[in-house]
Amino acid sequence: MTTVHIPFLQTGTLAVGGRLLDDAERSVQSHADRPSSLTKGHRACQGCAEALAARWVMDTAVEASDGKLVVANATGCLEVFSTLYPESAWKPPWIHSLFANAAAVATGIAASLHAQGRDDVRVLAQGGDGGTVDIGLAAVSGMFERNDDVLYVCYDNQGYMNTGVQRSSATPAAARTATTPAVGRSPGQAFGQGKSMVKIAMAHEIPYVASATPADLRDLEHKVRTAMSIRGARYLHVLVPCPVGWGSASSQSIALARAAVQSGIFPVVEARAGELTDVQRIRERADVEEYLRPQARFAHLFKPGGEDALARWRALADANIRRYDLLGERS
Ligand SMILES: Cc1ncc(C[n+]2csc(CCOP(=O)(O)OP(=O)(O)O)c2C)c(N)n1
Ligand code: SF4
Ligand SMILES: [Mg+2]
Repeated sequence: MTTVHIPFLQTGTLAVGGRLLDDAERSVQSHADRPSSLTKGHRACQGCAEALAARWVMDTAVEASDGKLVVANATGCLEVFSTLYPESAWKPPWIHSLFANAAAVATGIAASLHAQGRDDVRVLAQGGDGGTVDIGLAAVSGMFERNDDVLYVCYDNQGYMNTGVQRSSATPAAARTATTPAVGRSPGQAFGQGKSMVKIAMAHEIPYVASATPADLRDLEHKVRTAMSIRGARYLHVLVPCPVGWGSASSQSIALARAAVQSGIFPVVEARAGELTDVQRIRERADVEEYLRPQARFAHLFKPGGEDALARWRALADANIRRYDLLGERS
């Protein structure tokens, strides 16, 4: 393909509309021959960040594996909106597993390929937070512990969205869901200890663990490429705003993902063999309110009586900022 050289004024900025860049600098989506792995025919809601992230993840993984990729997908929104019988929006070989066992199915596929001497074919498993952090955790942990040659991607929209917005153990404190209503003395999801899948994955000391958001798609792409360049168990945790479950405008998904990172609520990190190797610093610090206020699931925090929960949210952001040195104060 010939490249037409036109001055591109946004080069060097965060813009990803890179079709005018040289081939080597282009994002996976800006190539004319992009894989379009998750293509037309799906029925994700408008503004669904899960659909956007899955497309980038899959296109990058397909490209990185030279088109030799097999995908196991847990039950959840991603599976439901992309495979309404008799249609499928997936181009790569793709299997729907149960809610709980995408990691185990992917392990089986990887073992079978290995037995056939087909180590050139790569395996990716994906699921929502419910399928990963709750019901599928045992299978994911087993996959990590055996160091199976699988990249597992969790799309974390912080609830069981496919079945009507029930809470999961990734639902953040105080959030209103169908099963944690905003009533009583401590409305919404209880303030527990939280459950960080990134920290759990790191504790298994697997070769690669990373987190990302669709607010920085080049970073997401970089992390998938890095993961695909490594063998063994790898884990990628992607925060994906969900307009339906979060009660946010469909136009706000990217802004919310960015606010989660810039407020310190969602640390974007990389780790190898259990050791933190990279942390994305906060570029322009945002108050947690910037993240919480546009979401109806947190509306009660901004009414009389919500002050305590709001203060606890600020404390959560401060704790992350300290733990991961998100402001770069220690380096
Ligand atoms: C054993 C079992 N329990 C419950 C269900 C119903 N179910 C299907 S998807 C789902 C929630 C999925 O949540 P998550 O994994 O977070 O994905 P999301 O839809 O939020 O993307 C539930 C409860 C099921 N399919 N199997
Ligand atoms: S409910 Fe949420 S995660 Fe599911 S398709 Fe709609 S926006 Fe996406
Ligand atoms: Mg979910």
